[in-house]
Amino acid sequence: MSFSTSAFAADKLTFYCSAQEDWCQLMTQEFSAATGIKVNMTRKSSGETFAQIKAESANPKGDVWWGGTGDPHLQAAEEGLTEPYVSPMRSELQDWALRQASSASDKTIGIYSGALGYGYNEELLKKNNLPVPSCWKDLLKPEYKGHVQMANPNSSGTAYTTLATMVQIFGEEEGFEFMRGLHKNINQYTKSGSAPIKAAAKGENTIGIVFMHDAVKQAVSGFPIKVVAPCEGTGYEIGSMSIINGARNMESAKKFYDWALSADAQSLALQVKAFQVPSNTGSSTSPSAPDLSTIKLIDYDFKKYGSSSERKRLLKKWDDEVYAQ
Ligand code: S7P
Repeated sequence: MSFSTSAFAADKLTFYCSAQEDWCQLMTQEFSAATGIKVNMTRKSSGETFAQIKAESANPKGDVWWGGTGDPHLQAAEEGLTEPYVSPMRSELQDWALRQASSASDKTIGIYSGALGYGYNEELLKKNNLPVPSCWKDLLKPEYKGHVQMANPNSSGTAYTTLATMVQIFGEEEGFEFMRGLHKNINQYTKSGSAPIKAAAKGENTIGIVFMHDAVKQAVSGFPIKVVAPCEGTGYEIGSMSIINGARNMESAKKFYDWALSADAQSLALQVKAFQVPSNTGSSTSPSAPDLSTIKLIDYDFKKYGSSSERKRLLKKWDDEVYAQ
């Protein structure tokens, strides 16, 4: 009886995905093909997935959460929404991926890394006689009014990383002053983090604040997008994966987790032009990927900005002092 129950439970997986839709689909298909496990995948942004897991915590529906920025994964760990797991694949991972795990008592782990920046549509920039931006503070220039787009930090991990980065680069007071100044130039706060650069690629927006790899994806796809690593320096993400506390298909969740940490699974990223830095040291990489060693990265304080109290506080302050404007 107990054998047949666990064999049945190992046959399916409810997968919450916070990376790009095409990457989520590919991971779903390839994991199913490799294991025969039937996968039910839902794609939502990082902050939205966090909110869903929290809302479902009395009766969890998801098994594994893969992708999205690390801060909400850390918050989920702190709030007991995710489950500790030590994968046998750990010996193949970069140190930064393991540090993410140890800072959350093994309730999450790093799967990729990527730097924040922005991209612009060079044709629209020229058409509108706008100067070429190279720093964060350039984005405050009045001539960019209506030309800048970013996501809402409540739903988007990319946008929360932007907010936390400004606070860390400029200090809290000046960082919020920056966000209020930027607000004057914003044409729309999108739900998803990569939407602003997709809009720029289509010629519907000029400048999109996104992870640099998301801008590179549009550039290598043939759109007139230039990628900027801002002169003041920038923050970065450790994209993460967590098993949901109370997962109904725990065996499948662990199988997915181990597989997703393998070099083969991480190398799939290149098929969908996902140019993050993979956490498995044996994964394939692309020369098109942003080289993080040449970018001025801040010493992003993941512990502080991934803590439940700090994330809640900053998001409320952004709602009250920036969005409410
Ligand atoms: O896959 C690209 C990517 O930028 O998307 C993730 C992002 O957090 C999901 O979108 P949101 O900003 O809407 O949450 C990043 O982790 C990842 O690098």
